[in-house]
Amino acid sequence: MNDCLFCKIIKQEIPSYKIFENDYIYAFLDINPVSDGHTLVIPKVHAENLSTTPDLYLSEVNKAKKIVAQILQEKIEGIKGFNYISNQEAIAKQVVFHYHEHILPKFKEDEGFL
Ligand code: DGP
Repeated sequence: MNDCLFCKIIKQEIPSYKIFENDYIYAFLDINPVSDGHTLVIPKVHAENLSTTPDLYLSEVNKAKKIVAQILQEKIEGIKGFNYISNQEAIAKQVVFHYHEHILPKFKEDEGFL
């Protein structure tokens, strides 16, 4: 989609810090990280949210989450776990309407917090 921010990131019209990519997905650091290594995984097809994303791409996003988590654990010391989160619709705090999964590394100091 022409005016979609994440489509522009896929086309490299807007710069981003790539973590991983293949034919189906692109993974890059969130511009406004909640924690060190906060990464977004997006399908290389425009779909507003999980419900409208074709199954093939959903499956590839899911596989990529596992790969990205491994990459982050190799690159960043001290990661003890992850939250995998996707916001759907404005009521759930979705701001960019191109389906994405947040991968949020958790560290020892996060113990006791969400
Ligand atoms: P959500 O609320 O789930 O729609 O989250 C959208 C995320 O997208 C938010 O955490 C910030 C991130 N984001 C927005 N604009 C950009 C951008 O231009 N570059 C990058 N890397 N991330 C962005």
